[in-house]
Amino acid sequence: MLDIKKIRADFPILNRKVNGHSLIYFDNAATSQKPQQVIDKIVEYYTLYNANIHRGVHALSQEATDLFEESREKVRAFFNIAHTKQVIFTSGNTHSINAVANGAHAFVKKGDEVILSAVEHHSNIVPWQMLCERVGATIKIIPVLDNGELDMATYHQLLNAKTAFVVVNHISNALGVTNPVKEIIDAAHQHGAMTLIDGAQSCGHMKIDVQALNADFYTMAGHKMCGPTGIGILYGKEDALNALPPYQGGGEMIDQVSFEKTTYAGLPHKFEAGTPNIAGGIALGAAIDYLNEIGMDDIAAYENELLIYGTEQIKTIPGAKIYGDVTDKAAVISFNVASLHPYDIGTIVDKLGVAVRTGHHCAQPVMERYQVPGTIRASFAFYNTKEEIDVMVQALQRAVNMLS
Ligand code: C6P
Repeated sequence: MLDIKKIRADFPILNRKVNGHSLIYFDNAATSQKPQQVIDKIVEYYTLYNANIHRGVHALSQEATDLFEESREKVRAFFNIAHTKQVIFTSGNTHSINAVANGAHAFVKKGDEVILSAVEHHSNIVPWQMLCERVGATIKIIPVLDNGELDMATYHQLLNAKTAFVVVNHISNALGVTNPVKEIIDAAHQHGAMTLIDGAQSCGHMKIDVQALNADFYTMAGHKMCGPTGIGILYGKEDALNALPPYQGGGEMIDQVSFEKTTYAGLPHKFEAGTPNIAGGIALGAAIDYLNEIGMDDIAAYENELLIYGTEQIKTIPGAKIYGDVTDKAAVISFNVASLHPYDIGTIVDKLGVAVRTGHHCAQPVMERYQVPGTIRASFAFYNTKEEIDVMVQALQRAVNMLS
């Protein structure tokens, strides 16, 4: 059982008013809010030990380096990663995917096939299109069924000797549906293919054990798990990371540089060219401490309660249609009401203090699949309440009445 009142007191932004109403923040799939503990950590870094890391012998640099590396260890433990050298700090989930796709010519050759799902975010489509164009490979798509689940029968038929990489998200940001990633990974491996799982929507909402999942690469976004923006994680199996060439060159990713030849540093530094987001990395450690203190199992159970309640309540609105109305999903509800435009509804509920996302959610192929211009998306986090859902539903009903 979560002490929601106590948890909400940690998030200063939840006290603010928007358009004269108490803020109801239901855009957690876009970015989570930050507890005071994370905000304080950023201020502490710049106030007390701002220095570049891995470079200086002076005290500040060593303090900052120690804290940054402590965060790497926290990430390792949080996702049950075997070794800290498999934790690559990036600028975000998009960067993590691009870091793999840009070097994936090591795994994908001319004539090969890369399988993506129909519910991918643009950041897990475009880098693979660029790769396939570069090497002369072809993209194949796992279709999505009417209920938002992937068409697994077709997936198994798509796999063949030419399949070099399989790339899917753990949870769809546009529908909230949890994909059967373990089955997808195991089947890909049986065909000798590499796998990347986009964990942007799963990190911070469920316990993730990368070793149990057995994906070759897994990507996460710090800002979706109560950490700051500008920091992400790329996990990889050690062999996979060793085989992947770095796509950014620069300081700190090298072993020796001469004009004749450069050799690269070992993991994780090979993929961390330049000065990283030091404050972001350290604050992500504080976010992980915070989530651990509450407990990921309790967070997942409570968010599922919000999902069930929110789904029931949204269905009371005449004409409401939910996309991805299945049980195995995150607390993300994507819906429309009759033929009303999602943007119009989103604008009106914003005037009533309710923040939802409207539009294609950077997943245009999903919208095309369901033949809609976009959806309204309400996405909950563990600091939200059923009372807030009630207020949202009243606001939605008001918007529908005004527009009908
Ligand atoms: N989805 C959303 O509102 P970045 O922007 O790099 O942190 O993450 C990109 C990304 C990749 N994959 C999935 C499944 C995602 O949901 C996102 C980000 C946000 O749905 C912002 S577009």
